[in-house]
Amino acid sequence: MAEQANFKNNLLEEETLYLLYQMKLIRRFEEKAAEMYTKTEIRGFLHLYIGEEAVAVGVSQALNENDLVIATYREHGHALARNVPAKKIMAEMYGRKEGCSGGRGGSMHLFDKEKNFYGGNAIVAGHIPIAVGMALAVKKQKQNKIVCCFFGEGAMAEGEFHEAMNLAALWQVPVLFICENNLYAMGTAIRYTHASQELEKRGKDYGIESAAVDGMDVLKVCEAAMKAVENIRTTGKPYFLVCNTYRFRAHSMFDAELYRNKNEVEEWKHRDPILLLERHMLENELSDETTLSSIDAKIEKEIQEATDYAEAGTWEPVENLTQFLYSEKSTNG
Ligand SMILES: Cc1ncc(C[n+]2csc(CCOP(=O)(O)OP(=O)(O)O)c2C)c(N)n1
Repeated sequence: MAEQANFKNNLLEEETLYLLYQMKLIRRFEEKAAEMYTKTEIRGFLHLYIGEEAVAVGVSQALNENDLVIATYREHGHALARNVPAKKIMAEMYGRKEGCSGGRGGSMHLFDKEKNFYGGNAIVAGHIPIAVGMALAVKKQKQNKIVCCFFGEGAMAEGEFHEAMNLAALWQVPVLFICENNLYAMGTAIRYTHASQELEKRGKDYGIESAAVDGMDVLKVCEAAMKAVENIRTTGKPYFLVCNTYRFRAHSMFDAELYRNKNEVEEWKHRDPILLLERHMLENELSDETTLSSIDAKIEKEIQEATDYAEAGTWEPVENLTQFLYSEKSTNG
């Protein structure tokens, strides 16, 4: 507890403001995406991260630019927290050529190699073994990097999670496994998918250092992630961190949410990660109302620019249809 207080007190105003800015950017970006989806500007699937922002933002603060990040289909927040430009993401959602995946991936397949962001993966748990493979490559090539892999608690009920954990522990590779436990896998509550709900124990069973943290409190997530990353960098071994969080919106835009009580959602909204951080900043005189609301104006402008960029974007010409389907000969022989 003392350490926790110390960590919070040591954060500068601008660091705390940056966390708030990132969480608010994710939230506004997604609200806009939902609006544009309703207007059919964005098509396909759309899974919103609203409510869970503290996880992507808190964990990303602990990573370096050259670390590798891989995520699920609920990944707009992770991409934004990795500084993939909002306009590139919005253009991707619109299916435009200017999007970060050339408009071919859409919401569920955001990629940006420059930012070391490897997706955007739609198959539940399918990317966890990929993360371990990437970490094995990092280890073999003696690169000073770690791989950070985000997934939901639903993915932990899949065989791939267990196989990947086992290999990561056997091979001692530098992976940070982050479970975003939002209590639901589509419409299935955690009590129906996990015999034991102390999820961090699952890592310990594989001999992996594991911990759980309040995923609604960005400062706590930051602190836990920093500890995890330091552990990986000094030992080269994997680490498993469970972030307990909640999604405020439906699983996807097609979900009538018949599996959960509206009161439950309202209860969790009292612990909205944005409100919690704002309250902390005001109570501790880290900032004032004027500064906090100036962030909103900056974000509004950024989101408008992203939407304009996406709307002005272009479609790929039909002649490019078969491009990237097969490997092509390099032009330099
Ligand atoms: C292998 C596989 N099975 C089923 C699905 C359909 N599906 C999409 S999301 C989802 C729930 C996953 O829940 P969780 O891992 O907890 O992540 P969350 O959506 O809560 O972030 C399922 C079953 C899928 N995409 N892939």
